[in-house]
Amino acid sequence: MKTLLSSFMMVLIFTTGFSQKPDYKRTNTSKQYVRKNATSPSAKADLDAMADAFEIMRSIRCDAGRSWYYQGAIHNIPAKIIGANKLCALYETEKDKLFAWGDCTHAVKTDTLAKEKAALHFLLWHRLYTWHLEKIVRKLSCKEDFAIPFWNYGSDIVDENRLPSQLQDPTNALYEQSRYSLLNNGYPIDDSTRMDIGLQLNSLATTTPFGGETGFSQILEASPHGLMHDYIGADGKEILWNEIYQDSMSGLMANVPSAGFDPVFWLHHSMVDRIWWEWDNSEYGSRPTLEELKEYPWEYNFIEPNGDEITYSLEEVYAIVFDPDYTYEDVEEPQILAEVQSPSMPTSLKDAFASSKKMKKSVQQGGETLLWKHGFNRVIGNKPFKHLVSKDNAKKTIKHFKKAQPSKLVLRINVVVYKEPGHYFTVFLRYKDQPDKYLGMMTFFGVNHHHGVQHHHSLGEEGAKLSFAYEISDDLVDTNDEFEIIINKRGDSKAKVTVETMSLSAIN
Ligand SMILES: [Cu+2]
Repeated sequence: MKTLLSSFMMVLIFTTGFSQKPDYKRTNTSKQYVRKNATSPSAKADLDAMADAFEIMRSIRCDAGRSWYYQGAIHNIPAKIIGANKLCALYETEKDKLFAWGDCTHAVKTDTLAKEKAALHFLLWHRLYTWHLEKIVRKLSCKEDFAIPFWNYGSDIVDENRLPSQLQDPTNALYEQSRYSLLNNGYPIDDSTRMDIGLQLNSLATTTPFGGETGFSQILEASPHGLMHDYIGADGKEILWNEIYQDSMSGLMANVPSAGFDPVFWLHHSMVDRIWWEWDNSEYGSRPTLEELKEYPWEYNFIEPNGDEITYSLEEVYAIVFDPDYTYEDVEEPQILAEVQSPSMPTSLKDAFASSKKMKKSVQQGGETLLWKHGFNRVIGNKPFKHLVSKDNAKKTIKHFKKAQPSKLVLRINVVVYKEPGHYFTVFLRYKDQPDKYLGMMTFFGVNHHHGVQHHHSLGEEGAKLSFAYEISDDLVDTNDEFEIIINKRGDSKAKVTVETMSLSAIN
């Protein structure tokens, strides 16, 4: 307790000089547009306008920047189309790409630096991408106050977990047949997935800092972002006709190269953007600096509402992204799920700890000490996968937890997959006789893509090795007692997920 108290004092001293947010925060306060909750009556006019615009966009030639095909291809496009491309004759393979096609941040290879670099731009790039589509729709629909509604999935109001009616109607330009039939038939997201998303949103709200493997951006990208891509695209659940690939496989949204072609993409990414927007405006929010973006540059190419091409410098990106011309409609706050707080860490201390983390760089490259590591080579079955952390390792963990300079304790679960799984996993930490603490999820959207694999092929004999990281500093209790790590399989698909190792590191 003494050490905790002294670190609390240090944190206090450290933070007082920085109690104001840096002044790059909002300079221009003109918020002209309001993005509305897609399933509320207030969004109806915007969804109708969007349908009008998509009607036009679907009729425009694929080499015209404002067409539905062109806009979808900006996100990504299959490396090769099977047979003659019925939707866009000029595109057969990657060499036929037009300006800005295939620019999304999911399109990276496996090396860590490239991943880190793309991850830093994930939210920024998608904000500009949706913002440009929004302006195009505004122009084509002639609805001057149009803004892209957000789909508020994970809400504890069950009806908000249904697709908006326009998207379920086969005669509407926002319809796409290649989606999970449950959603297209008007049912809400199933209860267990909906509640898992709720847990994830709750935990994301206090995740810090912006970047890094346990930071807000990558955690949000995994879920609900990646989870919802797979869920909407019925990955592992149904075989659908994917008209972008021209093949039977999972739906448009479940594959990075076809995701941008499903109109629900925009409502989904409006939601992802809103989750970020709320976090950015909260006390936990932080931003990458312009210098960091420049260290890890990315291309920003889009289409203007009049059809012109536009390329942004990173300075321009920064100015637009952190002062958007829209805001989000208020929705009822979801009920915060009660979480047991560690008895040794009072709320005020927890907050102080959080704000000390906030000051750190958004991409962390601190020193790392491995505290323990355990090998398994075990497939996660239908029963929960449990690992009891030994007394010795629990002691090592808590010793670091109590250090005067709190280091970040990161649990890593290293898995191997031979085929992209369509299901996901939830991860919990459990002390005997205490409620489980939610650590996060393992999701797999984009694994094939990141590994340069075409959809029907396996990931080779080696498989794809993936690492999932969870910061557990806030979930530990001041005790030498053993604790368990529990992984629950959610949903099913043919792909097996094998846990190779689990480890805990202290990162300074
Ligand atoms: Cu996405």
